[in-house]
Amino acid sequence: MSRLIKVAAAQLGPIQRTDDRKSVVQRLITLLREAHSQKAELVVFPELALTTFFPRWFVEDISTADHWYETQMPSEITRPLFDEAKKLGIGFCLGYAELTPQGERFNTQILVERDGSTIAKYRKVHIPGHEHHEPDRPFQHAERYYFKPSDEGFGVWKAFGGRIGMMICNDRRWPESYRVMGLQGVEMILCGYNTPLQYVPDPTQDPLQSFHNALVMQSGAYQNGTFVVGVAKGGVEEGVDSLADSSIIAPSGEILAKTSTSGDEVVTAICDLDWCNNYKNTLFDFDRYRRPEVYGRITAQRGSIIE
Ligand code: CDT
Repeated sequence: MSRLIKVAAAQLGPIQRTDDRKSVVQRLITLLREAHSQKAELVVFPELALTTFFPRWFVEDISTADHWYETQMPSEITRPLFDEAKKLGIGFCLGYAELTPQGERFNTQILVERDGSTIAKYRKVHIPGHEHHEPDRPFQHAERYYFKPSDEGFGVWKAFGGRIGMMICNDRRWPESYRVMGLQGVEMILCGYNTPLQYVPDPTQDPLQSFHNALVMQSGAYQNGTFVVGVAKGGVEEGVDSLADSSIIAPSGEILAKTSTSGDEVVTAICDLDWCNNYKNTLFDFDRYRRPEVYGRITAQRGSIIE
């Protein structure tokens, strides 16, 4: 038996500060059409796919940053993407900054089915970087100023003939993200990211960015018997070079497809969701082998306790 779905990782090159939303939506539509011409049924776009990665700048009055956020989805400007996807019968996953009617700010991703219906919204749980202005840095990573961490956790939704989960960028470095979805039987995790090649707090990590990206996603896929689709906004954006390396990873942990540029690029893979069972029903048969009774610390404490 097999449950096949062809998925596309639709990587974006840089979006500069002056690029307007309309031109970005046009780029997304071009990628969507390319994915459709390759017979993909689901296209995954990066984190904050509609704008430049604005947390690299600090503003004293956060309301002056409101223009980076979406207050509705779809909006007048993003509607053409939704219309084109529905017309082509292709689903997509899109990351954007969300400003709610209550004034809350989230780093958000939505999942849209092939019939145009929005079936899920995920808001980033692990928010990296810093809360305050750090003027000595060459650029800011003030995500903790611009986004509230979501308390909604990691859901898994029935869609595309399988069980689909979502996470965003820094979430992929945390094994708990994958495991919470693994415990809901996830078969494909969709993850957009923006990862600067320069990690200011510890430059020894700079040459390892590509390695760490692959390490965490391949491990998360294998240890939970799930596909992982990681999609970058890569290249030099406003002077900051970011990792590309978008990839589609199998439940075996093997990379099935990977981008070769740091610009707008589509790669696809045919994913048999039943492949997940080879791992879920054997080595990672959670119900048989896990020992939650000795994992209490994982939810009982946040940092390490050294006695
Ligand atoms: N966008 C995002 O979460 N980026 C982080 C950068 C490292 S923390 C400054 C990441 O985990 O890739």
